[in-house]
Amino acid sequence: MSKPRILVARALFPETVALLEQHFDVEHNQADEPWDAAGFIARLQGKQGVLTTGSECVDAAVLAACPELRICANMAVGYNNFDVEAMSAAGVQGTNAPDVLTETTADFGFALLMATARRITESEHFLRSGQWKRWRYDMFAGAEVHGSTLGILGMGRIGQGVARRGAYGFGMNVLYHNRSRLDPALESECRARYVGKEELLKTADHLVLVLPYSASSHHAIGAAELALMKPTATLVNIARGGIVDDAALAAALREGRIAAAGLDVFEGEPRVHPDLLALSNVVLTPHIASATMPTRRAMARLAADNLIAFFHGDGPLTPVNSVMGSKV
Ligand code: 8YV
Repeated sequence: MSKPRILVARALFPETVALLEQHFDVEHNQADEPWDAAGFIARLQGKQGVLTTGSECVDAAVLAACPELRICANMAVGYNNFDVEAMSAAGVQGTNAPDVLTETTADFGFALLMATARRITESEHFLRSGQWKRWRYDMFAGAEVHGSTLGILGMGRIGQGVARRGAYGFGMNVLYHNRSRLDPALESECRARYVGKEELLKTADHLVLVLPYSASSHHAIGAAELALMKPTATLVNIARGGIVDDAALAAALREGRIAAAGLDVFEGEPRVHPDLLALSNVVLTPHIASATMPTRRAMARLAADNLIAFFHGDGPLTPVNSVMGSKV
C-alpha cells in the first residue's frame, strides 16, 4: 500500500523529518524557502496532510485548491493561521501543539516582563555604545517587580504559568481576566483573583497578554484600554500580534501614558511598526517565546504524532476541530 503524501512546510528537526518519512511520502522544505500563498498551494497538490507552522495560512482558498488535503498539523498552540470553520466545512482536520510549550512560554513571558520593567535591553545598548561614564542615582531606574500587581489577560495554561511565577517566585498580587473564570481550586493554586477587564487595566503594574487571537480579541488593547492603564505600567505581549493596536501602543509609549512594553509578537510580523522601532522603552523580540530546543523538539514531535495518529486511524491527539468521519 502506498504511503500517504504529506508536505512539511518549513525546515524542521532532521529527526522529525526522518520519523515522518517512516510513515509518509514526504515533501519537505529543509532549505526553508519562503513560499507565497501560490507556492504553498502548488506544493500541497496531491498531498493528504501538511505540517504547518504559525506562518502558513490555511484558508478557504487553500482548501478549495487542495481537495485531497485531509489534515493540517500546526506546530504551534495558537492556530489563528487556520480558518477552522472552512476546514471543518471541507472535512479537513486541524491539530495544534498545546501543553508541551506551556512552561517554556511562561518562562519567556516572565523574562520579557523583567527585561521591560528593569530596562535591561535599553541599558545594555547604553553600555555597548560607550555611553556609560559614571554611576547615577536614577540611572535606568525601572519599575518594581516583586510585590507589585501582576495582571494577566487570558488565563489559559500559559497564563496560569505566568501567574504561578509571579505569585510564588516574586510575591506578586496576581489578578486576571478571562472569558470564563477558573474554578476556585485552580484560582487558589495560581493565587490569582478574577477581576473585570477594566479593573485589571486600571490596577496592574505589569499586564501580560496571553489570550488567543480571534476576531473578538482583535485590538483588545487599543487606545481606550491603554488610557486606563497606570502611567508607570508595563505591558507584555506573548500572545499574538493584532491583539494590541501597535500604532496606539507606540503613541502611548512615546507620550509616557504607559512606561514600557515588552513585545514578542506584532501586527503583520515579521514587519514591526516603525514607531515601535523608534522607541527606547520597548523590548522587542522576534516571536521566540517557545524557543528552547527541547520545547521546539517537543512541538515538532507532537505535530508529527498528530499526523501519524490521524493516518493510522487513531484520530488526532490534539484536534482543534471535529470532522465527521475523520478516521482514516
Ligand atoms: C510558535 C506560537 O513558535 O505556539 C504558538 O502559538 O506562537 C509559537 O510557539 C510559532 O507560532 C511558530 O509555529
